[in-house]
Amino acid sequence: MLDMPIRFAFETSFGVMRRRYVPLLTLRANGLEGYAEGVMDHLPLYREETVPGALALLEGQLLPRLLGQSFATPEALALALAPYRGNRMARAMVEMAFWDLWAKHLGLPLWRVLGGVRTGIPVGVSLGIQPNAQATVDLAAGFVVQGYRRVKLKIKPGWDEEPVRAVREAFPGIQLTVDANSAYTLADTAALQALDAYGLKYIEQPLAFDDLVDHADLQRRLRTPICLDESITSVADTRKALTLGAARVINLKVGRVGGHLEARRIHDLTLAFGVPLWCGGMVETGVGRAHNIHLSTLENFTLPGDTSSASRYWERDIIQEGLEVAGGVMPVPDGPGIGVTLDRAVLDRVTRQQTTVRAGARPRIDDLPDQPPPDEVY
Ligand code: OSB
Ligand code: MG
Repeated sequence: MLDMPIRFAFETSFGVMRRRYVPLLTLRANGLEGYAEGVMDHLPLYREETVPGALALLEGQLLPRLLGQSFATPEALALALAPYRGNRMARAMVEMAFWDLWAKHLGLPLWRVLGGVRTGIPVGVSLGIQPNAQATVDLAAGFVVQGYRRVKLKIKPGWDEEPVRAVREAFPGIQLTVDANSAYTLADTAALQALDAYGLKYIEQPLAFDDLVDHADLQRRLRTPICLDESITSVADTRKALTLGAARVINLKVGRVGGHLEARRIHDLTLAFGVPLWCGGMVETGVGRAHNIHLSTLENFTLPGDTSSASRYWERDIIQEGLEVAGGVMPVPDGPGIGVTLDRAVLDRVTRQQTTVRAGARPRIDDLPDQPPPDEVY
């Protein structure tokens, strides 16, 4: 687990983030290493999963049960993870590290193995809640000048129309969005309807983190499209959200939905529905950021994502390559796998706790009975 201080205080409706405790997983096989990071927070403030919970599940059950076996494809590994319910952020760590290994084994960049279609990702930026409207405009100005393709403002009840009006007046032509991180209820419908006047591309996750039905109700009362983030944990959720009319845009975070296979199913479903997709972020280090970039090369990622430059978040990232946006476009690393290499000196400085699980380790949690995986049907 890494302790990564963020270069700024990132305020959202659910709290102020000053550092991230990042669980980083290295899987070793055939002389290769695959990497992934967990996107859960230390406390269950965004969704339910936590870093301590994920570490206990990984070390006590998932890794001891999987290590030493051979999996011919990511699909084969996914079958072994399928019996476990929920815990998608923890499962995603194993699945994503395996994809990195698999692509390295094939000698191909991850984006090619996933089936991507572009080598640069148009991106936007997510701005935390600022002390006042002028500070919000000033902060946005710096990113607009750099060419970022969209500005997203974090909002909460009582701090919504004022920053939106100020930024819209300062930059009439930009693609502008807001993200409430579940801070509103249907009782706040009027405050959300007031945002219809500002030409927002979408309103992200206004209502409860686990809700679809109220979002569908709200969407019928809004002109601005609703984009779901927290509520989408699977392709099944996505199908229900789209058929209910709970969202017209989806924010896809691979680390939230259990990994690249589930992310690609969501991608394919939204493409079929004609619903645009973009790639969200969870303030990742270079490892998670690289995974997000590779996923964003798929066809239906047609809106700018949140994958802004790594140097915005970190004084020193844990990878040797810079993942930096130029002219609003994030280049896609093109080495094998996720195409980035760890910076061991930085890693040594930020590592707070390290555990090695070897093939043959006994699960700390009793073994599951043998059972077939559930059908993958949506
Ligand atoms: O809701 O998209 C979100 C950061 C942490 C937790 C949740 C969210 C965010 C962001 C920033 O909006 C994304 C990023 O810059 O990585
Ligand atoms: Mg969000």
